[in-house]
Amino acid sequence: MRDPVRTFLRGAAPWMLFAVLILAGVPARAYSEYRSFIEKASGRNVDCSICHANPEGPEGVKPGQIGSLNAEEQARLTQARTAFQPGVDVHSPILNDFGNSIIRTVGKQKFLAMRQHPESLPALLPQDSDLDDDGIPDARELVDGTHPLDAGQGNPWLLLWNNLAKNSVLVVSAVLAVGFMLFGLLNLRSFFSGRENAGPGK
Ligand SMILES: [Ca+2]
Repeated sequence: MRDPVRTFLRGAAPWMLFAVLILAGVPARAYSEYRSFIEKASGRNVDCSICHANPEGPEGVKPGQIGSLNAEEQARLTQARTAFQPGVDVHSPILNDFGNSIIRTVGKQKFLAMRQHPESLPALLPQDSDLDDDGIPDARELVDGTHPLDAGQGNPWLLLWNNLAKNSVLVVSAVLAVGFMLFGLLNLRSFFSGRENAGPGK
């Protein structure tokens, strides 16, 4: 007869090891598959700041890196690491707002599982989320290799169009002002031209 305790431990061992590794911080690194995908899709070089708090990634002792965290930040990191399912309100100190929004949306488990297919990520993000409010959705910026938290970065044509749309009242006002100014100048020119043609004493 099998020992039920031994059978249980044998089945649970891989999961226990997985949990220990996560809590111990072993997977605390940037996932290069996603960075490679962004660079391949966009043709641009990007650093870790697309998703992480520090442009050099989570490992190290600089601000936003593992070695610099205080007790409260460590607690938030642990919570984020165990947010396996979507919908957990994570605030990992080693991720920026966009990185945290990814984990909230897809969950840590799916994020790790998708590493072999990083191209699947943009379609899973909320298509109307635009964290930097530049008119270009985060998912589009991910594919374009522009920063989802920097309103100064984005496809230049989309930025131009969105800025024109956002400032349409100002643009129309400027066009009308220039039109009225030209109309006034033309009238002024006609007035003086008419006086010259009339000549003195006429
Ligand atoms: Ca944006």
